[in-house]
Amino acid sequence: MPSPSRNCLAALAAIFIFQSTRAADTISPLSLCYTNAAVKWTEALPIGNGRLGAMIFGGVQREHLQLNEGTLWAGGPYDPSNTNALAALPEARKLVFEGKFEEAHKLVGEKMMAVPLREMPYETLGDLFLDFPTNAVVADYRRDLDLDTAVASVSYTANGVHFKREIFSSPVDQVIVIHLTADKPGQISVAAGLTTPQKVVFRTEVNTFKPFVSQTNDATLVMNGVNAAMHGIQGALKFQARVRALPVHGTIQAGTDKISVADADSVTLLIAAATSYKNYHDVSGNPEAMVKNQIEGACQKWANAHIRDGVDTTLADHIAAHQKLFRRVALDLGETDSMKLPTDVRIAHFADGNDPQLATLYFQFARYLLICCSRPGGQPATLQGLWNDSMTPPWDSKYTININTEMNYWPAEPCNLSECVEPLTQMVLEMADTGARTAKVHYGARGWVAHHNTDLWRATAPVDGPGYGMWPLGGAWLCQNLWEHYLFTDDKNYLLKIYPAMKGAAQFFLDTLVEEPTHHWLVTCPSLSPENQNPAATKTSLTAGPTMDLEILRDLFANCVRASDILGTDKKLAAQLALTRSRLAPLQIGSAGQLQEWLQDLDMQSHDLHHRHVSHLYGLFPSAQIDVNTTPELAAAVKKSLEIRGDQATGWATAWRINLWARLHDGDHAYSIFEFLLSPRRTFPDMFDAHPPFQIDGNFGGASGITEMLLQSQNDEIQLLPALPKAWPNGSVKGLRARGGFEVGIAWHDGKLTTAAIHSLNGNPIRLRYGQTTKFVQAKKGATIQWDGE
Ligand code: FUC
Repeated sequence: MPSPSRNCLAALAAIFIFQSTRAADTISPLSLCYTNAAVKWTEALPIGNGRLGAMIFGGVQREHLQLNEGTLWAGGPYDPSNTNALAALPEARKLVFEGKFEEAHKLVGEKMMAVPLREMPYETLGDLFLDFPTNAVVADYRRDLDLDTAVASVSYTANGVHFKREIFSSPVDQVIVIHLTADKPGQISVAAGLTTPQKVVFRTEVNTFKPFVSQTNDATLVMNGVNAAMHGIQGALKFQARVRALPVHGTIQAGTDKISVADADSVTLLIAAATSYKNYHDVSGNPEAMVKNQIEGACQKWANAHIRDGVDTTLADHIAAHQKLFRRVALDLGETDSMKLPTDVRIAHFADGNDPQLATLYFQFARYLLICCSRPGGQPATLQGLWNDSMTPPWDSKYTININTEMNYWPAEPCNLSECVEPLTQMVLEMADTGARTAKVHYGARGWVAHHNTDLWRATAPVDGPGYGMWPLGGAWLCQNLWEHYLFTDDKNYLLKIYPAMKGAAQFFLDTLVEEPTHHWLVTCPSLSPENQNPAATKTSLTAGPTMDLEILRDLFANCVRASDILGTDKKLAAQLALTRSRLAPLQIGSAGQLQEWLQDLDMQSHDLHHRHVSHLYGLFPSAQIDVNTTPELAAAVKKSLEIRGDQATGWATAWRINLWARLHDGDHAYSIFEFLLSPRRTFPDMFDAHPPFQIDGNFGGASGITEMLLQSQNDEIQLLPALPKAWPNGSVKGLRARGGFEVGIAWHDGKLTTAAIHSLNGNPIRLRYGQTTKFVQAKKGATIQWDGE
């Protein structure tokens, strides 16, 4: 008997199933589909090439593309060091150790925070509007985003003419392409204009491109601007955007800030944008030269050819570049008729069951997003990836490095998108430079330090206020992400490149760790357990030696020791790090059986028992210091802490809980939390994660959680289906990566492993685990081992 909810879904399917079979037949199951245009930004669909992004609304009379360029942030190069900080440090430590937390808070706030107190926001580039003069009744409207091709489309029929828009942001040609077509000639009239909250001037240029004189003329809209000043830091970036219209037949007109095409057979619009940003201390780039080159370069593809052929080449190059990354992983969790429903309807009904493919879509959407917002040469994924429509976005849409940025990259390695980590690596290497100044000026220490945020200018001093910013572990945690890249790839050259940053991060703590007075353990001070109030204080988070700090340092020091051994360098330092590591405050189990978040057993007196951050559980995930097999008592304490914290939190915090329950091998619990994440309370209609507001970390953390349910590879073993939920009895996955250099495929039936294929990329030995069965294997480099778990 079908359940009532299944009946309800079937009825909905009858109402919503797309009538436009023309589009539906050619659309991949990996598509987000809608029957209406977007009204809100979180209904619009994202495209991006790692640098140039757009949110596409898909209106019939007015198309709206909200545009971003990855280096368009406020301000310019700046040094936020506070020269009063160092003198105040001994007193701040003393006050914390004496339990005078509020006094410490006041002192840190007055003397030790960054100047300015806030960092620079990521900004919108502006909005492209395309106005289509039509009042016709529209039928068969459809809007979609094909994750497999990275092309967004809008199609509909009006006055007996079928119209189609295809839109993509090419990583090859560095332009956004909008291709407007109709199935009858002379039907396309459109006016294109840009608006922006930035300070800009407009001009137009006509007929600069003439390879197909037989067709029509071209026109280009040019927007020149300067970025905003913020918190006293002047805007130092120049930027330019260009929109070129290339119609086939019809006529074209250029106004001062608008270009209009009438009665064309088809129209191609190319959008390019760039800023003068070269790196965090050099803003001498020439945006005009860059965007001109980008537009001309793209145009060359159809010089001497029919425009459609040019678009086809650009499109084919774009798809090939995208699929090279995207197609590495295939996931099948089962398919049902729910797939025929619009994506927003599916999200609303996911918790009813019977739509396992929506989990696949969510997983692949995250992979799509990472490819679109974090490509080599670009900036790392911000709190909103690449997509932000504001000059003052939530939390400035920057890099919050007390969880959010690290979470953005959790799926990168296991989901076979290793290249996407490159912008993060680059940022951390740059922060090792800026952070050396913060280490010296604020702490009188060697090495480098970063606190809980950074921005395009790689600011590293403590910001926002003592209760958030006085946390010196941001850089150390980021080093763990870089180390993970090494673990997955086994790439010694990469290790050589990142080792100085790891070493510098560790040196900072050799110089700044202090003995706490009770046990004489080494601890950080002043610090905090990200953003959770210290229960021993009335209203501050400040404390000494929170559990998370010590867990991160245990990883950092161990990784440095291992790296020094692999690279054959720094023996003395390695010995010192090993000794210091052994003196760090230990993990402690508290009276409620929980893993203590603080040095003292304070958890049950917390001001917020259900706090979103689960910082102290870092040891279980993303770290592997705590493990159900090797440290079962500590794993049980983590479980207790998780039960106390509860399952539901902000988007990213919900996603973190999924990963933790998967590491505890409780797939059904992880899945029940995933159901909450993939509900309208934590997922917007366009599948963007809802903190709320939109924050992309939940998308990435959610995809990581799915991976952790199917495959884990910490502590020198590959665990197959460690937390498979009952909701996914049959399925398969191909192309996931495991630490040590392996590519893994798994198939299962009735909840049991049927076969696994472990392809060795480096010839390393590895232990395989399925349930309680383990097997030690060593395949030659390039060879594949099959195992059925027996
Ligand atoms: C941390 C979190 C918030 C938010 C912000 C961007 O401060 O505690 O929930 O995600 O980052």
